[in-house]
Amino acid sequence: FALETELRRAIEQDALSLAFQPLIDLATGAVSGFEALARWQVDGRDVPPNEFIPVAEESGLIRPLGRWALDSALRALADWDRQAGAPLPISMAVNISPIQIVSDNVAAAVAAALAAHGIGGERLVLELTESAIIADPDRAAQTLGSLKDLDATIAMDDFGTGFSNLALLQRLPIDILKIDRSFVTDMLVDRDKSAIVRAILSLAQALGMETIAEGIETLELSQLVGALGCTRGQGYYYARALNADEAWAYWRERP
Ligand code: G
Ligand code: G
Ligand code: NA
Ligand code: MN
Repeated sequence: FALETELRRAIEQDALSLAFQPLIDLATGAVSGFEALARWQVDGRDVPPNEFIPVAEESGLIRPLGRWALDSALRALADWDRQAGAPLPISMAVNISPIQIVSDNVAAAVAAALAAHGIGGERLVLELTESAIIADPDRAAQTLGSLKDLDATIAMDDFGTGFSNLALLQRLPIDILKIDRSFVTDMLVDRDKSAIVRAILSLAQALGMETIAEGIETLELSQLVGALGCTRGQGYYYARALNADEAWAYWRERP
């Protein structure tokens, strides 16, 4: 419970921060957007999201944390727009927990954050995992419909690691499949993983969805997934998750 108490205080005191990892358009090499990733330092030490996100989900703190992440990510985008003197042609991706899909009015929170920062919904990507949909498909369909009404883009995160329910995939308004990095990173040396990535890419193409390959760590890999028809890439080959100033500088050097 100590972590929960500290996390509650960190959210109240705005002591969390966001890091931004660029997403690259594989056809042009341009930055197509950033994924906002929550960061938390306690006594100078980074507590990884894989530790504090589950605590937030079990304690109910994921609702205020999720609203904080949406608000902070869109604030950063609005700041960059102001520095550029015009809206940047990029999107901001924010992670949404399954808990927010089934037990929070996430569409209302999204609408409020978009309005607060004057950002159009078409520049927001919401990343959710398959577990959100498996937990309550009807509720998920309703929530995703409300988010589409706000013009937001829906991305399925870590695709391939969950149940990959193809019927639900087809029924729900999902725009992008993010191929989990556990398949991508080793695909040059592992034929099975390579086959899985190719299968996901052809599935996405057949269903008219965009694709993002996670875990691109080398030039060779970025060229391979691009040649296979993947539309965007993300990974350490391009950049790790950057602080807001670094992300802005990255964009200016590589618009
Ligand atoms: O980059 P990394 O270690 O930061 O992220 C680890 C995991 O934590 C990823 O699965 C990522 O989706 C998740 N995560 C990071 N930030 C958030 C957030 O703001 N909300 C939710 N729900 N998950 C997040
Ligand atoms: O679950 P999600 O895909 O959102 O998790 C993102 C996590 O993956 C973050 O912890 C991020 O730091 C990490 N990550 C991003 N790019 C790479 C990469 O190229 N290689 C590896 N090993 N991890 C990455
Ligand atoms: Na994510
Ligand atoms: Mn992911």
